[in-house]
Amino acid sequence: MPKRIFSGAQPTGNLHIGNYLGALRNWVALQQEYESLYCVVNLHAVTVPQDPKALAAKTLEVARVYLAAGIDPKVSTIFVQSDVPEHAELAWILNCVVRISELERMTQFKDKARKQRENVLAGLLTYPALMAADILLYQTDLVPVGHDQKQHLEITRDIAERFNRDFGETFRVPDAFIPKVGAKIMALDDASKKMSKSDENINGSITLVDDADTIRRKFKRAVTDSGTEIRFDEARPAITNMLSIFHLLTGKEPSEVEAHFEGKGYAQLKSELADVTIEFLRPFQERMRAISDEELGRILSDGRDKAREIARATMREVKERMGIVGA
Ligand code: AQP
Repeated sequence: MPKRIFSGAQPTGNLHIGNYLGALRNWVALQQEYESLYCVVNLHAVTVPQDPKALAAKTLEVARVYLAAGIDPKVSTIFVQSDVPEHAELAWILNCVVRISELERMTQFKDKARKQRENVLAGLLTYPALMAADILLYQTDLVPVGHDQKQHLEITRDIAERFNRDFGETFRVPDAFIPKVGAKIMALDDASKKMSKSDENINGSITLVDDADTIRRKFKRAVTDSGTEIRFDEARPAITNMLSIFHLLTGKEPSEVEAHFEGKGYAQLKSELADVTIEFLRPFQERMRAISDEELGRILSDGRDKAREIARATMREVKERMGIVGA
């Protein structure tokens, strides 16, 4: 049996270069080696309020981004989470396995709950049970994600182990795949917080659909650190962030990147980084536009059928083990 990968992104806004460098890039690299399922996790998106029209449009756009990034539908399964009802079904069951105290410890819950103030939805708290369901339904071996999802992967492992212990060996316990560089691309307006789709400040992220002028403007406005030297240094997070993006987009080694910028100023770094990003995104955006609605629809319905077959088999086993029976 080839080992299996599952991962996904939420259609909560425009995907950004952080999503690409931290996750999607690795999905593409790993798809030949693993049996891969890549999902647009629209049920996760509604754990915070969404405009229905925008959510529907973004769901399809994220699937286009997967294809433009190089996920090959002949090799990988691409589908939308809500097309496979077993995700929500298993999530309910896992809600009855996970403890509230475990959910309350999640930093993503604490951060997002703070922003929602008194209107925090119950789904935001139980988000990790749905994420565990996504992963465990497919008997996943490896989950390529950015650093922010590390804690959710740990709770997924705990849930799987507890279920296996209480009801008998049912789920494969997955490992996280978190890249050494790019797992946490920081916001351009504040290098102490990660680049994020739902950030109120649109200047903090370079989205995968930004045009050339927008990219230049955002890099120009990006914060820098004190000093003048351009080198990787944890104590200078804004410059290190920009150098990391440059390193990942060009494929140049960090030492080469430092040598390249030696003696140059921050304005030059920002301008070259904008050039590299524009050159990377130009063909990417062309590929996005080239995918017809018809082709996308066909890919998503094939993906749904393939995913559902695996999901149904897991659900049958889960219900049997728990004694959930009916007519
Ligand atoms: N800044 C980041 N750097 C590297 N990787 C990142 N990821 C997210 N932000 C960064 C990774 O991208 C994948 C898809 O993310 P998601 O859609 O599941 O949502 P998220 O992790 O909550 O990311 P966002 O962009 O901040 O979205 P919102 O604002 O909606 O919460 C994941 O593998 C993630 O780790």
